[in-house]
Amino acid sequence: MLPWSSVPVPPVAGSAPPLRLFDTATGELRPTAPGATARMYVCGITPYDATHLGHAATYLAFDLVNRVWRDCGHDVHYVQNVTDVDEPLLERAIRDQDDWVVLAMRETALFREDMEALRVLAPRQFIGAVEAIPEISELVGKLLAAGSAYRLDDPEFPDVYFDSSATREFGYESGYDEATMRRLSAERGGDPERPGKRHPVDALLWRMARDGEPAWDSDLGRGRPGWHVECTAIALNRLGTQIDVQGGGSDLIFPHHEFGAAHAEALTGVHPFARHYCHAGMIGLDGEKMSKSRGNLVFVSRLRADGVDPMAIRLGLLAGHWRSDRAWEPGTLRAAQARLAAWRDAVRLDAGPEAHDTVARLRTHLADDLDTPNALAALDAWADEARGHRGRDRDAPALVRAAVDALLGVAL
Ligand code: 5CA
Ligand code: ZN
Repeated sequence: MLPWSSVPVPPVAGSAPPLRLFDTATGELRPTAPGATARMYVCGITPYDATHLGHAATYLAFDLVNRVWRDCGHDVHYVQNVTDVDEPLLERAIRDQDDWVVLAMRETALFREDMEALRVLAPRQFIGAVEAIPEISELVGKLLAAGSAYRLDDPEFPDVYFDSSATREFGYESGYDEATMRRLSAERGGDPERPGKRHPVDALLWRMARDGEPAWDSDLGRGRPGWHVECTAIALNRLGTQIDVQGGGSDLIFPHHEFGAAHAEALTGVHPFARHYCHAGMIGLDGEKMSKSRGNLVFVSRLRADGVDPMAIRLGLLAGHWRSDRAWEPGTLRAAQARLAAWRDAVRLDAGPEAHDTVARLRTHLADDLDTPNALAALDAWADEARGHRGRDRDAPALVRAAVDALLGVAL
């Protein structure tokens, strides 16, 4: 698929400290240590509805990772998928008597527009599950050949499952106990109750064709891929056997990223698949996680249509820490709009307080597990002083504008 487009990011004067991020697998805040090329895979949308502020917050968090790494001089190889065939999409299409392909195309196009408006840097590769079906089925074939997967003994639907005991380390990514895994597997697309599986949490790799469902021919028999292996194949085939960051929201910790890691490791023998597993907090509304199934959504496209400046949306979502579950409230947007106006006023002045120190603080806070609340506070302080006409540095406004643009992605 074509990714969206994004403008190049010019370098900003000064030097940047290395990025430290919290890793779910080890439970530690650790430095990222990419080579010349940093490799990041972020799970993309399932395009059956418009992009809401929860999705946007997650993509903004990883956009900052991208921006901070670039600021450190790395080339960033960023890959994102689109789950353009899966249960929720097919169910929505049936409910609305829509063609699932057209529904997915329409929502993916809207997502692209939203990401562009929010100034999220485009991934280098943006890959739909449908276009990746040959490589996914090939990977499932290899897992079967290696004994890491098995066919269910079901004469009607001999689907293929991953054997969760295929790697010794299974469970290391989430750290969850078996009861939690079982519960989350049932809640998030798994089928722990299905008879004949070696272990209840074992994840579907290949679903044999059912009447009325889309299916593709492959050596495994006509069918379609499971969800987790889609991301494994897309990531492995483009980024290689070990990546720097596997990203997504915290609802992907289990089963999605646990199985993604286990599939890759069973195949390659390289552990861990990702050096950092990074999970963004959930955005909520009225005390509940914002989710398509609950219907309590604020869409990015709705706010844009209402004339809200996407830069205010961006600042509103960055005002909280990326890993904390947090609410989007009317006050969140109002505060962001006021902040945006104040920063814009300040960078339009002819002069301001010397800003190298402010930019250094911005970099230090971002390098510290993307501490945007403190990064934004450092800029507030500079903008307040500038607006109080307490500075004579004629280069400062342009420097702040360039740093806010490159590092926070906010165009002033
Ligand atoms: N297609 C899969 C990933 S391969 C998927 O989870 N799609 S999604 O459309 O449901 O979610 C897209 C991304 O947004 C995921 O990283 C998910 O964790 C994140 N996300 C979903 N809801 C929220 C929320 N309320 N707050 C923050 N992030 C969210
Ligand atoms: Zn994924």
